[in-house]
Amino acid sequence: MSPRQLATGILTSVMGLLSADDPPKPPESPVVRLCVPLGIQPATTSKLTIRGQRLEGATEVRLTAPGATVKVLESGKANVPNGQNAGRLGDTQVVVEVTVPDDLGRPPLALIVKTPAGESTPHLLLSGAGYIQAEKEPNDGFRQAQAVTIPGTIEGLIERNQDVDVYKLTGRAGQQLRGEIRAWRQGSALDGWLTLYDAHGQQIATADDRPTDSDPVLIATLPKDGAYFLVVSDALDQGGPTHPYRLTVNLAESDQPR
Ligand SMILES: [Ca+2]
Ligand SMILES: [Ca+2]
Repeated sequence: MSPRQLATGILTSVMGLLSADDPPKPPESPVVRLCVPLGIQPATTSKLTIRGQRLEGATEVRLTAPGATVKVLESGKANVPNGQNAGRLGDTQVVVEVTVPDDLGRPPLALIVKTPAGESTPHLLLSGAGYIQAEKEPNDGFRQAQAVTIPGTIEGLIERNQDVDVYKLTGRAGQQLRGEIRAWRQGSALDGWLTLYDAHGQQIATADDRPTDSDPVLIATLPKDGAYFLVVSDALDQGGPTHPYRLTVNLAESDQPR
């Protein structure tokens, strides 16, 4: 053994000792950031796209609703649209088919993703009592407005840049309308913006951010009887599969519009 070979041998041994003292890091657990749509409804079978970090290779997804079944359909890398925050929206995804019974059980309703590296912490889903109306495109203008019943909850998506979703409702003078978006709080990329117009397209009220986040709450007293349009859009005019929202609309009076 030459001195050089001896030195190399010693170095290799030392490196071996060092690595023995420095055990490899355990693989990191998956993280869930966003579920599209933001929630599920009782007695349905639906497809959910769950985004986050390290979700590829998901072996199991569990839902805390008793009796729910979850089938993993696929998992892999997720597209991160231009300029969006991969840390916040996730760069991997798992798509599942969820079947839930009539009774979702007691809230909170959460899902957990399992990979060979571990389990995610529970990610809260929206449930909400009562009938949830699905958004129906095209609803991009007053003429294509989608009629909603009040009180109502609508599960929607600002599906592309410059998309707007227009909802039509009927109210009476003096009633107080309250519209609220849940999006940012649930991990959505939507910076929600709500605007209320009367039947002639005259703007009545608008709302962008709450003090705590980007989700708007619009409160307005209706000036007259008739039709109104409540418009959901993104404050930055962006949209895509990472822009889901839930809109709830209420009229504060016991005598609801007919
Ligand atoms: Ca639309
Ligand atoms: Ca906003």
